[in-house]
Amino acid sequence: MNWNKSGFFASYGKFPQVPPPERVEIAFSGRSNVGKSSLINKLLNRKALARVSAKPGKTVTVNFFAVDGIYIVDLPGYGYAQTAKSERSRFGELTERYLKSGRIAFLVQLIDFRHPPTADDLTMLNFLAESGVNFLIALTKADKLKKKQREKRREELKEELGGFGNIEKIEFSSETGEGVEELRRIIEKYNDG
Ligand SMILES: Nc1nc2c(ncn2[C@@H]2O[C@H](COP(=O)(O)OP(=O)(O)OP(=O)(O)O)[C@@H](O)[C@H]2O)c(=O)[nH]1
Ligand SMILES: [Mg+2]
Repeated sequence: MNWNKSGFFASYGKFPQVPPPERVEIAFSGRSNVGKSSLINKLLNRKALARVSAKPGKTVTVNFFAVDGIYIVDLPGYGYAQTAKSERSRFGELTERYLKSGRIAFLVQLIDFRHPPTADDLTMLNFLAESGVNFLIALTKADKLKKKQREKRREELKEELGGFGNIEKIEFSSETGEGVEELRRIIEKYNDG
């Protein structure tokens, strides 16, 4: 699969705007500021295709990026309290309807490697486990942890995610590129176009 030719395809602010599926869709979800847009840029080898911000709540629409035969789908982050209530309910509904649409071939759930999963992360994981969507967890910002801290977090995660059985995990860093090749190999398996 050729990862080196990608482009913005479209943004949708409401679910009914999303056109019928056309290509395989790989979605990326996680709380605000966890690093979804940064991960997508790394994956697509682009500096600023998906917009990144130090301030949470940057991505507020469902954004489709085309690469080879697939769409990479950046979702709005959840769990950012400063977002206006009306906005939260708009993109809550958007994300929920998109997630339940049955059109996602594979989903990457991002969780900050440094911290325990939030209540919203666990809600999301429960939803994924029940819905039957294929997914894995990308543990983000791995560059911010030292070797010993990583080992500690790996052990703690076994407990924190104990109820979910054996979920595949990739340690990832948008800073160093750690995990990017591994993630590409997995996504490539879904590219049937
Ligand atoms: N050190 C480090 N910083 C990262 C990494 N990934 C993202 N960041 C930083 O974290 C902040 C948030 O990154 P985004 O990619 O915008 O996060 P997001 O999940 O798309 O956030 P929303 O669009 O608000 O949902 C930015 O300041 C990034 O530079 C990483 O792997 N390592
Ligand atoms: Mg974003």
